[in-house]
Amino acid sequence: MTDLLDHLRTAVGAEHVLTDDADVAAYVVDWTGVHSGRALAVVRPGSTAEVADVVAACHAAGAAIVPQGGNTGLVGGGVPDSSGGQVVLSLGRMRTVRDVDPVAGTITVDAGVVLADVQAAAAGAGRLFPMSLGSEGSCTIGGNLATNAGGTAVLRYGMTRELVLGLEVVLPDGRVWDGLRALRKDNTGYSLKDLFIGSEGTLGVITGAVLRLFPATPRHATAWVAVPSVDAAVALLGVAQQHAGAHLATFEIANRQALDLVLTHLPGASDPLAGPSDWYVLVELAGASSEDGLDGALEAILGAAVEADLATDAAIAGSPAQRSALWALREGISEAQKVEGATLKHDVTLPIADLAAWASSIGPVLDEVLPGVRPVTYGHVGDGNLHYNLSSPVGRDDDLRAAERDLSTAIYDSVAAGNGSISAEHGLGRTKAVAGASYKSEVEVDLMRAVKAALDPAGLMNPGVLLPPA
Ligand code: FAD
Ligand code: 2HG
Ligand code: ZN
Repeated sequence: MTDLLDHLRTAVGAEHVLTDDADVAAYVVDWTGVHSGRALAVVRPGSTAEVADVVAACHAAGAAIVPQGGNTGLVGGGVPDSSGGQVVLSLGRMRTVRDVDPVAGTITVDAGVVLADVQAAAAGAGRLFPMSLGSEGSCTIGGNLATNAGGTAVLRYGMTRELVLGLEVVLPDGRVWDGLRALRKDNTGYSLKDLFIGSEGTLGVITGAVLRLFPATPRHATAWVAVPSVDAAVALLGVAQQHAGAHLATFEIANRQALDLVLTHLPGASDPLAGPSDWYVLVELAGASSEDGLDGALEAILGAAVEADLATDAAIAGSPAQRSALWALREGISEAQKVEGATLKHDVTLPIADLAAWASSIGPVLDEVLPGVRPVTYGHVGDGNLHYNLSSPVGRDDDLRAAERDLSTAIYDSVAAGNGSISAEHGLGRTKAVAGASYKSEVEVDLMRAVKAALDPAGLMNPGVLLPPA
């Protein structure tokens, strides 16, 4: 492996090949702290040509590669295993916005550009790049594409996949596929870009992308609404769609447990409502100008909701600062739950009509498995997607860890029985590779393995992630 390290140093510059423990430390443990490993080296190429050189050298040496962007993934897919033989390929130096075309509605970026910087570049051209995640200050476009990330704008604009026109990818043998086409229409065969989107680094290294831009929506009407149940939240979604139409941009849910953690752990957070409620919805309408009548539409939604007993109280943001404070209650949940202690994450989707019944039936099942376990339930209810994350019974992190398998199995079995998905938006990574395959048919797993074998016959791209070993 000395030869490989020498080659890598020549390819990208010795200062961009990290091997000292202190230098690699931040690259080998994930955001949750649950997954950590060891790396042969962390390599930080600065261009597509350098990525190609690195990948070709690893291919020749038989060294496995773990692509990494902002390392904010929640399923352990971006960190190496414990062997010490894998090379972490960080895209962190590839941060160039290559082109912005407001008329065509496209932006072309390096894979290492941070999501917030893509949003800012779009805004600078008077356009909107709608993808929005709590991690947007550090996650990268390459990571967003590789996980087909969701977030809070899916309701209106779709998943990451729907925002992509073209890709540039370094293939597992080091060849470069230039698919950076900015075409809305292109029916010339298999959609190769769709294979790489959501592939979690297992088919190649995404180095660049052409993304779609939309008209800017600088006007907002935002409310934090107390609702009695998930059922009421889903019914309120229908009311909001009826009144706001295409202006409905966000419809997020959180239970009281989630809010309590934010109020406890997030400095400056305060409850915008006078009394407690079991559930809350963050609803936001967005538009281009005052003529969109957002405030009137929001009032009509809330009025209809109260009349139909779908809401008991609401706080409407009266200023940008109040809007940010309401958003912080929602976006602060992951961090607050992490500070609270051991967490077991579940990122599930069900058909939206079945979501409420599922949410009320699963709690008692889990309480049988681990009495006192605390569901911190929140997420993108408008997409049928709940983060059904479990915190340990107070002060008993070891008990949660001991019951992990039984708790997750209970959740996944019930989701599968309800024709849902065990990973709505975070991917499978290392955490769920085995479970992901076990809830798919043999035919579907065979097809996935065939795709993997066709693109990565040597099995060197992020082994153990997304698909379990055969
Ligand atoms: P990484 O964590 O570095 O990598 C993730 C995966 O992608 C790994 O398998 C890695 O190998 C692969 N990968 C990374 N870059 C490349 C590349 N260039 N080419 C090929 N493969 C690559 N996710 C959501 O979907 N919705 C949310 O609302 C959301 N909110 C979050 C909030 C918080 C506070 C945090 C910490 C995370 C959140 N996430 C969310 C998860 C995470 O931010 C996303 O999965 C994000 O897309 C990962 O981007 P990244 O650059 O950090 O990727
Ligand atoms: C969110 O919606 C993210 O806030 C993170 O997807 C969820 O931390 C989580 O489990
Ligand atoms: Zn989410």
